[in-house]
Amino acid sequence: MSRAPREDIDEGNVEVGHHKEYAAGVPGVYHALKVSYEQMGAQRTARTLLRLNQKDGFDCPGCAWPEKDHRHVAEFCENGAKAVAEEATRRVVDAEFFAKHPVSELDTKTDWWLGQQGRLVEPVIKPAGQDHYVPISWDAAFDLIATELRGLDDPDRATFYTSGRTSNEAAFVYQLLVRAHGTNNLPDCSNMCHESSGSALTQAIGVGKGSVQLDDLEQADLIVVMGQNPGTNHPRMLSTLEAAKNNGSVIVAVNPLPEAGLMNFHNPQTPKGVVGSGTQLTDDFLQIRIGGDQALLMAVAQLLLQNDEIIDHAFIAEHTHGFDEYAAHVKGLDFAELVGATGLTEQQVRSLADRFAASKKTIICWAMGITQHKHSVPTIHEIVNVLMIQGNLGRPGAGVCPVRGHSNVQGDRTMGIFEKMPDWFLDNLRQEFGFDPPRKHGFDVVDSLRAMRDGKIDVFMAVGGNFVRATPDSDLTEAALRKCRLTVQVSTKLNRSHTVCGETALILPTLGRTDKDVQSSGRQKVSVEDSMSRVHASHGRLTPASDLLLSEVAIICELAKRAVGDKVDVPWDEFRSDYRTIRDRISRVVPGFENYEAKLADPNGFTLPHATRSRQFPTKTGRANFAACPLEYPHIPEGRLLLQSLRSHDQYNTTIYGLDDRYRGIKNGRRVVFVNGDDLAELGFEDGEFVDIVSEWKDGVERRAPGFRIVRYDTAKGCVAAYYPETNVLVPLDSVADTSNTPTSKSVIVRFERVPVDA
Ligand SMILES: Nc1nc2c(c(=O)[nH]1)N[C@H]1C(S)=C(S)[C@@H](COP(=O)(O)OP(=O)(O)OC[C@H]3O[C@@H](n4cnc5c(=O)[nH]c(N)nc54)[C@H](O)[C@@H]3O)O[C@H]1N2
Ligand SMILES: Nc1nc2c(c(=O)[nH]1)N[C@H]1C(S)=C(S)[C@@H](COP(=O)(O)OP(=O)(O)OC[C@H]3O[C@@H](n4cnc5c(=O)[nH]c(N)nc54)[C@H](O)[C@@H]3O)O[C@H]1N2
Ligand SMILES: [Mo]
Repeated sequence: MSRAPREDIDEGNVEVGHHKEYAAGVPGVYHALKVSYEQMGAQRTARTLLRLNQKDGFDCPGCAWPEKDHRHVAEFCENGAKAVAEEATRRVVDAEFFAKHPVSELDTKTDWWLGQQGRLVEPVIKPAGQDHYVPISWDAAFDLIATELRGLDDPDRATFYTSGRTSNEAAFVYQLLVRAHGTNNLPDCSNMCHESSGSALTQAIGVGKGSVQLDDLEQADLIVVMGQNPGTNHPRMLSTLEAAKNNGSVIVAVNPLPEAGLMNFHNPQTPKGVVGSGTQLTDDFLQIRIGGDQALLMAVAQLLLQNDEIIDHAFIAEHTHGFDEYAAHVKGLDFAELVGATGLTEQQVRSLADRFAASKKTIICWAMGITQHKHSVPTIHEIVNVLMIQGNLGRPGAGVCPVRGHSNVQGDRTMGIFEKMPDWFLDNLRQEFGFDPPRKHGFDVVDSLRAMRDGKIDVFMAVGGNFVRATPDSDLTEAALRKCRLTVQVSTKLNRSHTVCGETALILPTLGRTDKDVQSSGRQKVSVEDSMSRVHASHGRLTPASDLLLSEVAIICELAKRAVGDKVDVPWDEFRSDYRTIRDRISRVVPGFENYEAKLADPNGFTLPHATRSRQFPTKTGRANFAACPLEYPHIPEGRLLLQSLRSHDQYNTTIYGLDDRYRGIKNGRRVVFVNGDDLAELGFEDGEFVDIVSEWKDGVERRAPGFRIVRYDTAKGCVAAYYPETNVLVPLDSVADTSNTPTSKSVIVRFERVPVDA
């Protein structure tokens, strides 16, 4: 049973109000400035927020939504400001802090408390058998890791995690270090995020990324937003949707929840948003059942295929493969079953098909509501299938738009952070650096955890992130991490992965995106790639929280010198002192980065080529592939519910900013579960009751998240929602998406158990 610490949050105090029907507006600006003042003070707030996403400023560490060329002076959103305030905080976690708090005590604190303690400011070690982190010199820390890595029987006994804030430069040197060490064990947050999108898109269109640009969205006839909550997680997307709306786009939201941002948007950058009624963004809201999206898209496809006039036969004949087989498959599906699986009415499904039929330019956007299910990969194939029926790929105003999470998660993958990078990339590395990178595929996140659990991993290293809280099956994950001989965390802030650690544990504090980065050749910039394949520079401006902080690039290069310096001929010192020398190598290894340095000088950056935009499809067939996938949807046993774990408005993944979820009407608490009123009546529970959530999986192991307050809420029938990471304990490690191996964080079968009143 999870011993999730909660002593500093009294869930008895949780307040439940009405959920909001619009996002942002003046309250958003107010909340943004309030958190910033608290963490940074007035001067640092002004200096920081004015530089956010500006041409000579730094890239917002919040999300991967692109910037427009013509930016507003304050191109930030409430949640971007919170992300910056978290990083630019003046509070610090120093040696004194660790002397005062043993690891065993820190482990009883909430994620919220840990994150609130401030920036990590010096390298520390928790020696084997000890309960305190104590200071260690950088040299001693690097020597220790290098000695461990060199002493391994097999290089595959180490695994190297990356979270998506790492810059292109740091990611490139990191994968080089890991491959020079001799393994492809490069799990990353993407394995839990858009891996399903990458898997399906690579097979379908030959490129694992979205094909649209901001301009496309602004000229689309129809935008379907599926499984995404942009009001909280990609607030700047709302400005784009508003612009599209003003140009006449129809917007359809497909979601089990009526998320505030999808309904109405009060844009704080416009007078109408500040004093008026805002913009009604969504034309149709389809309250789908969790996991019903593939069925919905198949039903739409079936209806579209009945109308020969709207099928783009020329596109299909010239550019695609497998249409006849696909069409026959979809026509053979039982329409009533498809509608039934969505939980929508037949009328709603037919009117969505009519929206498609009437549109000449359609874009489908999606995020975690689509990617974290067992059948996510076939669902994303169906997104592509439906678009292709009408030729909606590779023409203006149309295409696929997976909306990425972390601000450089897409760039990290481009730089080679992937456990199964294709051979051409490894060939390029060999050509450039004269060593043979390993070819055997490495471990992703889930496979790394299985290997740790089975005692097959001695060293775990992470550049960024919070591995132990982001991953599923928390009890198993914690035990797995504790089995490692050494864990190394390169981090900016304290988190659970520092308290749940290996026998020996190191915390290596690093500069964040907002910090000034000066190396021996002078001030450095880094670069990142947004959700739409645009690469641009980011310049940190703030004085770092401590003189002892090293940049991620510096940490990786210093470690590499000691761990693999004699194995490969790589100029680690030169890389560290001048990041231009790294970009020079990237320009020769990664296609699309030719003349990297020169192109980066353009303040708007440059856009990587995307074959789909010119209707090239570098797949195995040389064409865009229709995929005839079997229909799948969740089957929920009697008396059980389907749980999705999602983000509140006051968190960034595992970093908890506060205890409110303003748009959903929650104040002062996070252990809440949102349930449909009819389900409550049927199951005999009431709003306000406290229950344990217990998940059910075929391995028979009991996974329990204790003490959640039931909130009656407008969610699709049979579908409940609660926050991540509190509910990660309920997601079985082996419950993963087919092909992509992504944990099924959005579909877990659960039951409620009433908490006895005297408990
Ligand atoms: N402020 C803030 N910004 C963030 C983050 C953050 O934590 N905080 N995280 C970043 C990261 S890494 C990511 S990946 C993104 C995440 O961005 P989102 O994907 O928007 O994040 P979630 O909160 O997981 O929301 C999932 C949405 O999908 C819906 N959903 C769940 N199941 C289904 C389903 O079966 N079908 C459909 N159609 N919808 C479903 C949920 O109701 C919810 O609206 O945001 C990024 N930006
Ligand atoms: N149940 C459930 N689980 C999920 C999800 C879900 O929806 N439901 N979502 C999944 C998704 S989409 C993702 S992306 C993962 C997120 O997984 P992660 O990326 O591993 O988690 P984060 O919470 O984003 O990591 C936060 C930590 O990163 C460190 N950090 C922040 N900035 C920097 C930096 O610039 N450099 C370095 N070195 N460190 C930094 C700080 O120490 C901070 O504590 O979680 C996944 N897990
Ligand atoms: Mo993500």
